[in-house]
Amino acid sequence: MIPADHPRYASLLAREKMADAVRSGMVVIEGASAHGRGEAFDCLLGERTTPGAARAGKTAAAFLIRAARPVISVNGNTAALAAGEIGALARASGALVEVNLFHRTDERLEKITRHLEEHGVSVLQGTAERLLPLSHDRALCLRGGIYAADVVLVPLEDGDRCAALVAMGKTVITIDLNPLSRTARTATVTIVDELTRALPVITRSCGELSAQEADELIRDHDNTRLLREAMATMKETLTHAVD
Ligand code: PTJ
Repeated sequence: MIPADHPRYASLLAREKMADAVRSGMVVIEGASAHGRGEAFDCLLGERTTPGAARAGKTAAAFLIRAARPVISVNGNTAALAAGEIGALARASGALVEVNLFHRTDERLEKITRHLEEHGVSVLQGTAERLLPLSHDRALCLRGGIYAADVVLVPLEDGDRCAALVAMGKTVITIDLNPLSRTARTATVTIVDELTRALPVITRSCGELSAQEADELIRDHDNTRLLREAMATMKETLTHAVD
């Protein structure tokens, strides 16, 4: 039981969700470790959505609403932390939702799919095929889903798959608190923010942007600038941490 007035309430609640999801088998133990790494980077960001992350979220919305076949790829951590937010974004953007796992088992696929459906998410079903140029199980995806997508949102992603999707000519949007990760540096749009803060920003923007505004955001987009801004914020936090 975490008291609501605890200064670290949101963070502790997220940690408890992760622990429960590990116990239920939805999240792998490696996922809990990835979550901890995210928490450390979030401290450096000041646990807030920076102006750069807000702009990245808007740009992500622009790419999603202008896409012909947008898909949201969901892993264990994303389902555990943000099933409701994924549903809201899918509805606002018209994107399909596909479960894609690094540590893939039929049991986890079923658990995650059920959890998403319980939160109102319509999950793409079908027989996954080895369609991505990768030697691990993230190569498995649906022909009518990630394989056919022109824009893919891949929160908390593995660098190899991000690179493979980009090499296939897809626009890849990621949400990753670590601006140094291979995924962050390879994606088309990197939102350096915490997942549950970033998703509602994208969802809101999907409803607000006109086609013309979206096209302008896409034209002006510069991912290197977004990464530099995130790193500058982190450097600033470290520089003034004991002032
Ligand atoms: O469910 P599976 O089997 O597909 O496995 C999922 C994990 C997360 C284990 C897998 O994708 C993995 O190993 O990911 P990585 O390579 O550790 O990358 C996860 C990235 O997400 C790291 O850079 C973390 O800093 C970042 N991260 C962790 N939690 C959050 C986050 N970014 C945003 N919001 C978070 N809550």
